Amino acid sequence: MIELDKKIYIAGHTGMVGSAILRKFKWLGYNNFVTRSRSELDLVNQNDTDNFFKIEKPEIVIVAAAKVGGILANNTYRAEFIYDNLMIEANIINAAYKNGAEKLIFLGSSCIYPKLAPQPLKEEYLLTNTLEHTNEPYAIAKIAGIKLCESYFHQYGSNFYSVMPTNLYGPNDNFDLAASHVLPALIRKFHEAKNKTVEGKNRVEIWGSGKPMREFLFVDDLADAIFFLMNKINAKDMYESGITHLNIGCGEDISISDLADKIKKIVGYEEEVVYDHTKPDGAPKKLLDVTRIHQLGWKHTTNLDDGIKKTYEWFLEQERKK
Ligand code: GFB
Repeated sequence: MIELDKKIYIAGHTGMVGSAILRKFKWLGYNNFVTRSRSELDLVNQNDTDNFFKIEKPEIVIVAAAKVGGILANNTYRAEFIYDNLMIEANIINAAYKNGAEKLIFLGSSCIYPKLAPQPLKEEYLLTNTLEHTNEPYAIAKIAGIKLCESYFHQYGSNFYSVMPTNLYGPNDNFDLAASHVLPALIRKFHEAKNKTVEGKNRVEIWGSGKPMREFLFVDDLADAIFFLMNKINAKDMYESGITHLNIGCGEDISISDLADKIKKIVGYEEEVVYDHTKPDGAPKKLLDVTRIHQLGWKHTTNLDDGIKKTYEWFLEQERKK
């Protein structure tokens, strides 16, 4: 096991993913973290990132920092999604290499796969066809991150590799309706409609047709997978087995309309639901093939109902604090 006193830098530790990883690693007894909030370090800035690495020289780097958002944010802020993400990952990966990081794990997303690739999505389907339009800039940036890690391994021998989680949710998620992903958005919409906190609203609008299929993984399960892989896999194992990254998912998907029914029940909303067909559906389906990570010995433990309940509890706690 990686020693408990290794100096670990979790880029993006205040976000949903980074905070879950930090929580998990602290619980496991890791005690030597280096963290910087966004106001302390702008990872888009190459000089600042270089200086930070020069001073801190982290031994293990986990790249969970990214500009992220749901379908609408991705589709609207296309330039920011490609620019910020390219800069963040290039700055971190290059600085980690220059300062001798022992291991780096880069986190991407399931939207890196072609829009109409066969399902479930195997790791080797990367770059076999065209991408989904709504999140193409983000996906291109994430593919570049995979290729940075692979290239630094091949040219410099860096122990850098990538993992591709499916759609994630959980505590610390973004519940801002204009920027969020579907699951937190629906928790908030059903909650507000139930409590009529939005004036005049007594029906819930669901974007698109409700037909797209999505796979959801509770973020604490992702953190568990990162710990598992960090100890089990080196870049050499990954690239020598002919892949550039590993999928992390639960292996099951659900339609947006069934997800809405589930959340509706958990939140306790009983009135009308309407579908807004002017909003995009995005990819029709993106279910990850998780055979590889299962064969390595990791499987998720949180089912969707329990994960939604935990996330709703977290949301209610934040509401109470307001
Ligand atoms: O989660 P989501 O925003 O992103 O949307 P993607 C998933 C599906 O839920 C789409 C529908 O078909 C949406 O139209 N949906 C229904 C809603 N109601 C809502 C709502 O109130 N809010 C939102 N946000 N969606 C993102 C990518 O794709 O997923 C990123 O844009 C990234 O690049 C991320 O890969 C994980 O799953 O379509």
